Amino acid sequence: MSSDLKSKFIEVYDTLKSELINDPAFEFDDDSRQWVEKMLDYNVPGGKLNRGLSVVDSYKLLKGGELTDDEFFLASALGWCVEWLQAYFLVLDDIMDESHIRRGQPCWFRLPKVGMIAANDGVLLRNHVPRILKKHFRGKPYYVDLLDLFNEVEFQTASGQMIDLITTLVGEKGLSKYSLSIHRRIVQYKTAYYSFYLPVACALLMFGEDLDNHVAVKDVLVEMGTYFQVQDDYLDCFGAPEVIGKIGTDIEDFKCSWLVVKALELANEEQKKVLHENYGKKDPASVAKVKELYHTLNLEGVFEEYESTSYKKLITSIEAHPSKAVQAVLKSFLGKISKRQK
Ligand code: DMA
Ligand code: MG
Ligand code: MG
Ligand code: MG
Repeated sequence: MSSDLKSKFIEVYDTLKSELINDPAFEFDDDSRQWVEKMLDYNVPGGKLNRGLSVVDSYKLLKGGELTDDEFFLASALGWCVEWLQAYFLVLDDIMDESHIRRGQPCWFRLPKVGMIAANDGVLLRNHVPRILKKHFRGKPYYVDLLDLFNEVEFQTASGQMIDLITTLVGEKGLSKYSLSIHRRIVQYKTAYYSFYLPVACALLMFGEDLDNHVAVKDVLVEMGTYFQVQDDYLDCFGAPEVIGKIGTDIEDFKCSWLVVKALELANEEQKKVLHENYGKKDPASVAKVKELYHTLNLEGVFEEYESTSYKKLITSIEAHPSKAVQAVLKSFLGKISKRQK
């Protein structure tokens, strides 16, 4: 993705933002306008933008040529809807996970002036999505399908977040209840649909496709999303905070992370005891003991193995797809995340 394309993509953000803050339906006073602008700038554009840019990238590959200005704007607007949805989930996720840092800055709710106003900001971010869609897509033949897609995916993500959160109650009763199949269900719902299926599905709809004819594409994207969240779980513990822009909380939060599931699989009785005694504790000494055990069990190596196996499997399923254009879309997405450090 060229930096020129990225800056053109960011220009679309500025347009969408000014439409939202100047929305006459609200008759906002200056303070409200400024709050929304600050809240958007803080939470929407500061990430990797992989999801948003993938809509543009995918549409271009489906079309097989350069986009008109209008097409670029529309594909970018859909990309930004995905980023808006993500901002909404992240603002709330950081409250629930009690995180401190996101994208190299304090989580929004950690700002003294924000606090629990962040909960309503999350709701507002979520409500911006249908407003953007209404303004720019109302007349399109695929408008209803777009609304339905965003609703469906939001439901899946919220359900995934719920399972992620209530599973820790199970874990607190007995850590050994955590398994790869539970982990899989969590990450498929909380991450894969919105991060992988949604951007490509947006491009397919805009290209005039019927999503019912693309179940195989969805399956590959859900696999890719699972791989991506295993990376996220890995980076939570082993990533460099200055590179990933956040500080992990999975151990403290008792999360059913891929790492703890693998550790339970590989640990002997004594090591299991260390896990049971220290997992899910807030104090840094306990967290350090868990990390040390992960290291002793060589989870870095186990992860590397997982990563290359998943990558090969994904390439094989992508190459089984009949359409070269669709293959290109999927390979491009995979290329953005494979062996990622952040
Ligand atoms: C994030 O899971 C899922 C959503 C829907 C935001 P997570 O808590 O592992 O994400 P992060 O590591 O970015 O806090
Ligand atoms: Mg989190
Ligand atoms: Mg979370
Ligand atoms: Mg995480």
